[in-house]
Amino acid sequence: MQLGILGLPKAGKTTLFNILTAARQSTDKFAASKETHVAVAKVPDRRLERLRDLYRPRRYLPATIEYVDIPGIEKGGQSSLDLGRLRNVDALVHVVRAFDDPELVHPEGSVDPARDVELVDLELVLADHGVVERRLERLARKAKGKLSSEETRERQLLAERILPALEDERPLRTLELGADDEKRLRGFQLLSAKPMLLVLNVGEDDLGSATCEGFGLSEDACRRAVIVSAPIEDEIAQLAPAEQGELLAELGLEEPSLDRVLRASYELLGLISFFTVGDDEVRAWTIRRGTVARDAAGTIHSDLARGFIRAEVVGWQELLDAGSWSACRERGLLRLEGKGYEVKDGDVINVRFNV
Ligand SMILES: Nc1nc2c(ncn2[C@@H]2O[C@H](COP(=O)(O)OP(=O)(O)O)[C@@H](O)[C@H]2O)c(=O)[nH]1
Ligand SMILES: [Mg+2]
Repeated sequence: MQLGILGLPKAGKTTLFNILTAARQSTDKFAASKETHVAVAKVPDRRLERLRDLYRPRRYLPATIEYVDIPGIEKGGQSSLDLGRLRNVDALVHVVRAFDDPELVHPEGSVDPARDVELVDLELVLADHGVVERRLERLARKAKGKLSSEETRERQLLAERILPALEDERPLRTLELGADDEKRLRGFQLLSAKPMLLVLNVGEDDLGSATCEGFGLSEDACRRAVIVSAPIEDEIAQLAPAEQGELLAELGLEEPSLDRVLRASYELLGLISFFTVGDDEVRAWTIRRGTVARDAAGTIHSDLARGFIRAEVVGWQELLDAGSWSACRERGLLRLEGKGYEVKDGDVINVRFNV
């Protein structure tokens, strides 16, 4: 799973990317970067950390997601090449500048997060508009051909339907579509249709008080928002765990804001985790919400899906309370689930299989 980081120049995108993924890309205050970077981030999970402390395994493997960092967006369709790099990501992270810095001139001349959100959305819509127009031409030609299929016709209808929304400058993520059209739309790889996480990069002094509503920005199912201060996150990331706690308490924060960015990214993608435990390895596995036990087993190894017999399942909290897998078994806490069981976030699973 990949998320693309975008935004205007000098909003703090690369700074954020570096902290998320522990990368070390340069964040020069004045030079414009033309590079694209990709790196992996670990998704923090307190539940899994507690299971690690119980098992003390040789290997500890939290879930991961990938971030792509591209150069800043320019107004007026100048960024289509860079934006093209984001066509096949699963969701977008828009880093919005909400901090003052007299030394760092904002490309629009003033700090105004709601305006920047609109401006970047418009660039996505413009890029999509060109793509849909070209696709529609191709589909119309194909629909007339001898080998035309029902599916071609459905795609053509969908393209005809979304074009007016783009002409109205509306991001496609706001459209309500049926499940089949949702899937077709994903196949179109349009930028404004992707789920969006807004990261509002506020000044250090505003971290305690800033809210999305305060910036005139709302959240919904396709657009989440998190407030961060990139320099403070950077500072937290440099500290040892004990000192991190002190600084967080001083700032009145329960956890680093970066943890919230990572978790919100994960949730925005509709992803959940199930866990496997043992002395050897305590590990999170990533699945889409709604995945059934047999397919979940297949993410571990294809043999486990092929030879699937049953899954032994217990909630992570129950396992922690019981203290061990055998204690769960003795107390009758282990549930035996079949291949069609819908795996829940935080399930600890042992797959019984036979190949
Ligand atoms: N004052 C201040 N400077 C920041 C903040 N976030 C990033 N910067 C600085 O802004 C400059 C550009 O940051 P960078 O992450 O490269 O921005 P990008 O162009 O969006 O990738 C760097 O010098 C950062 O140190 C912030 O919250 N406050
Ligand atoms: Mg950058």
